[in-house]
Amino acid sequence: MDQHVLIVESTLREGEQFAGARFTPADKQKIALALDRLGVPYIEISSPAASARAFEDATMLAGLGLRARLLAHVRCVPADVRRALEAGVHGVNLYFGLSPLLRAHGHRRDVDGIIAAATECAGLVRAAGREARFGCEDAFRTPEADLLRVCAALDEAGVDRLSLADTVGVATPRRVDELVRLVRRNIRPGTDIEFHGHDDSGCAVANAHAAVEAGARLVNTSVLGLGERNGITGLGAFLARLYACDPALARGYDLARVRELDNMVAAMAGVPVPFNAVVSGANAFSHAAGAHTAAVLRDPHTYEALDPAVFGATRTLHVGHHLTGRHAVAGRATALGLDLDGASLETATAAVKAAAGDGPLDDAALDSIVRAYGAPHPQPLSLTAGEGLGVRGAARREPAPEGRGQGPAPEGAEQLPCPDPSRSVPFHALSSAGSVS
Ligand code: HCA
Ligand code: CU
Repeated sequence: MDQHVLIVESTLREGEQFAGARFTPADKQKIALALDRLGVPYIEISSPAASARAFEDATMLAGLGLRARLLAHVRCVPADVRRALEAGVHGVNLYFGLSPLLRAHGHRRDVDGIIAAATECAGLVRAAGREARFGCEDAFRTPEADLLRVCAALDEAGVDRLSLADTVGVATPRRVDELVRLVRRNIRPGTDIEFHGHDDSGCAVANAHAAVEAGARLVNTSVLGLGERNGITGLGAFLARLYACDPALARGYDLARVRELDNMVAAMAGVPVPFNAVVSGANAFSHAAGAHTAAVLRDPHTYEALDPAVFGATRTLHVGHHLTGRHAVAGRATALGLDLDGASLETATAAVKAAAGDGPLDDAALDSIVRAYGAPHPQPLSLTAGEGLGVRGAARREPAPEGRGQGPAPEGAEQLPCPDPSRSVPFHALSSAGSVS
């Protein structure tokens, strides 16, 4: 697999556990196909043993001929494992609650009982020639000695990877770093580490990133982070995190598909895309303040870590705003084929600020002010309906050429995604600043 970080996309498992989500078989098919197109190497689905419907859905998904490998999330119960194998999945993600709390109030097995059940089930998966993973549920509230004992035993049993789950979202990046490194030192070099993190205290993306920096090769995500409570590491947010470190770290993923996927799954789950969603939030690529728009018109790197074109988005400059500036108003005039000289630019800017005092102006109101002060541009630009004018004062740019920012990883980037956070963010898609189409 080509990807630097292998995403185990769990919208069809963890996301199904989002209160209120009820994906139909048709929804599941669309989600799986869209994830496959985006390039995720693994798709995790709910246990085929959960119900007749779950089994049918699993066989349907297994029959789609996806590039992605299908993994069923299954309890350490032999009958459940057999049912998953029967459904035709490529692998089985076994799991068990390890923390004293889950041992006492959940399944009520001790560590030896957990190891025995998990080892038996891992053996069944391996005997069937499928990929076997063991997931340590609530790993971050488990005594290290217990965690290491279970990991060592399952490593010995031959699982392909071990997963550490921050089940209630209490971990910090520093603790994730410590625990991943600790487990890494205590298992065989060929056994991969996976991370699954909840967002209860807002660290899910940062924790996933810390896990990768510490040597985890796989990360669980779901679209928009949908999952139990407020969910897990979001797919788009995690990809943006990798990209912001270095576009090469997001290689193999079609970042331009994130927004479409977020919108589709939000509609299926019956929730809006949050205003502050990374990549897909309504204003994720908008600039309002005059100082920001002026600088962005000169060089977008000034106020953008993510290149909108790479994420299939358009940069928007909110010109009709009370904090607008001369450069933004001038840019808008140019888009309308008008010239504003020094004095009329000052007056027009003051007029826009005054008119926007009670709230942002719509396009028509903004443009009528700009037109009132502008003279025709010597070389009028052609504007078609919906382009430039359709977006509120938007300065638009050409999309980046296909595949930009997804070249091979630079040497030495394999283990430490963000070696120097102070270096300039390497996005290359935008060259000339200030052009308005
Ligand atoms: C669950 C809990 C889980 C499991 C994670 C995993 C968690 O819903 O079964 O198996 O990797 O957060 O611990 O999602
Ligand atoms: Cu979870």
